[in-house]
Amino acid sequence: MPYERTDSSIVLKHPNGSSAEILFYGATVVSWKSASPSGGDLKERLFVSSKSPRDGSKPIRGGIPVVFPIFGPPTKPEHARMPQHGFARSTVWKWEELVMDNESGVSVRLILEPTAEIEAVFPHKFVIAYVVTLAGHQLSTDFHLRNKEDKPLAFQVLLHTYYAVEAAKNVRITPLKGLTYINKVKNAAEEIEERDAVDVLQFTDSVYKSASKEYEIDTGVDKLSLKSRELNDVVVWNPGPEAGSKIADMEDGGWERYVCVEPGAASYFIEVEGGKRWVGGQTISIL
Ligand code: TA6
Repeated sequence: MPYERTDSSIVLKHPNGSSAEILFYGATVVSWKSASPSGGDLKERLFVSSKSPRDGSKPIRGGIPVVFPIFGPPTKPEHARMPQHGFARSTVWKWEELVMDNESGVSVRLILEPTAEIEAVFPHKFVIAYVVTLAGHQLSTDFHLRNKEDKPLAFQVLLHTYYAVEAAKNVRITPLKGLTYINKVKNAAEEIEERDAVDVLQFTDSVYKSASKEYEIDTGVDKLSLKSRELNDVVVWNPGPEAGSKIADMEDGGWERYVCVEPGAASYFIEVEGGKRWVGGQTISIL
């Protein structure tokens, strides 16, 4: 059986022993266990803070939170009543039976349609299918939105992935050199990345614009490839000790054990014509 259902989640299982757990709450992937293709033991690839509440009181502090329909705090009047990063990560999604189960992997689809709470802050008609696919040494998360109105729908979306690492100080992310980025640690100043490899030795909160959609994350122990689809930006975030210790649901020293690398539409809004669809996502592979 390629999956198990618990009261709060779906656990996908691969014949090679890999697994992924997706909560109905926020459609948040909270675990991805996989060995590397060269062998070795199964290893948890995502970080989730042990202080993250699981009672639905707050978005999960870790895993892959789904950021939609805004990134960051509201910037438009029509979004003023929405929480930071929107409502998708703190809404319970419905799930459908497996959509794929073959030698290439196993997928599950979760569905989000407007609830009364959502309509109160975002009065639009849409349906989202979020498809999580577990393959041999690979995890994909794809976001399919259909605009059910006859007028355009504007939104942001970002996959806020917390990679578990042995030591954040050893992480290097490439290729970001030459890109313009919004440096949120320096009052959102726009800067040009001059480093061949980006580290998070300092408090880092950078929104790289018009990025390559193909990245390598070297954790110092493993190398992972991240490929994104239709998501032009990528955010690199690690709060470090000063800011990290102020995050209420961050476990002690948690910032030393993760780096966030987040493909998304963070510096711009996507606009989907009435009745049309938009699909974007990411594929993470262990190299
Ligand atoms: O993606 C980076 C970021 O926007 C940071 O500015 C920081 O706020 C982080 O998201 C976490 O946001 P959260 O609302 O989950 O505390």
